[in-house]
Amino acid sequence: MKPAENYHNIPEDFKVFKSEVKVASPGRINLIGEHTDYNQGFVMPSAIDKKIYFKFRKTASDNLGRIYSETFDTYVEFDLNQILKSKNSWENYLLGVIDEIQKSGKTLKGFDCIIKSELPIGAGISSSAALECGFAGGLNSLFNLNLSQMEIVKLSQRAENNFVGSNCGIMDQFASVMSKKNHFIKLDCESLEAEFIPAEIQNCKLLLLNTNVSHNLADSEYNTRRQECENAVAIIQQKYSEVKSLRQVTWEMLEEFKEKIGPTSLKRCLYVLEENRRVQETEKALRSGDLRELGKLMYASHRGLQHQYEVSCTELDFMVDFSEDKSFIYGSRMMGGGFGGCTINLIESDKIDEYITEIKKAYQDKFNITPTPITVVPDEGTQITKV
Ligand code: GAF
Repeated sequence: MKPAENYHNIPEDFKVFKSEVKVASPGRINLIGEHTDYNQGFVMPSAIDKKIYFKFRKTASDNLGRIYSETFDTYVEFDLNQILKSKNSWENYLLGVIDEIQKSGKTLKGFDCIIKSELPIGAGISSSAALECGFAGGLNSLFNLNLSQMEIVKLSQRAENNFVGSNCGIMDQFASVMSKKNHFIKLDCESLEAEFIPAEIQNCKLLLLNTNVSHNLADSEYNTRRQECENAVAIIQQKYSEVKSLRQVTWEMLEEFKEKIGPTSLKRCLYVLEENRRVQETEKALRSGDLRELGKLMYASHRGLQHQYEVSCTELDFMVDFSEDKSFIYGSRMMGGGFGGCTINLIESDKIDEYITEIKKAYQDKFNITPTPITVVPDEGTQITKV
């Protein structure tokens, strides 16, 4: 058995590529509800107008998968009957999808695929879910596998959990596949019921500011946070057997078990319960057009992530602090797993250019790094076209 083999440069026979299926697979933002998905809580993400593009064609082979990444100018080929981990992390998201499709009893045959991405990596806008879901959706269409959208969401999440080894929740895959243009999704991660809330943000825009740092604590601390929450649940379950996750845990239960849970896990749990409440309040604020209230909830979410959940970092905190006394910025918070990546900012449209100049200078002076501004709009989930 041998792992996927890599070469640089596009293979000769990819230079003329007659696609049978094309896919546009979006990244996502999350307005509020961070680190709540794997605690079966509430989140409020949306797909964005920045995407990964795929082209697929079938080949005569029974078992050869071939993928060329235009973004990295890297080509990889592998035997569909021997899916092994690759040294290159981006390939594992794709190999994991193949593995999960095959485990679900579906048959794949030889194919070629070309991928081009406009999503920055490590920016917290979930290029990984876009990669998994777009690839799964494309293979589903190419080979008529009859997978539903929800099966694509779930198998993509499993690919990341089982093959890549990241214990992520379901938010990113759900948002990448299921989103509707100009809406946020209020997703209940326990029942998987979704409400689509119009993204009516009047004279404002959503501005992401990429810190361009990605501290390598992210993966290990993510899994640790998850464990800390699950430990608390396990303690509470000893008395309340109906409790399956933090979703069923009440403030009274936390009070009752606070000694046993210990101060660190307790802080994490308090954050999660508060963040779930903030998602509910954000829905009300959005529906009533109260953007000031919405902004306050975003700041409160950030402070919780900074002080209670402890997944922020100096660069993210600097950006949020810098925005806080500007009345034309309604809200700002770190977004995604944390330890780097982007902040999401709700900002008056006509102040964006001026603010970008200001924050770029201040951030550059402080960290000697240029941040990247990305203006986004809530957009459709995965788009698949049979050619
Ligand atoms: C990452 C994970 F992939 C999501 O599932 C979610 O937990 C998020 O971090 C934090 O809210 O994007």
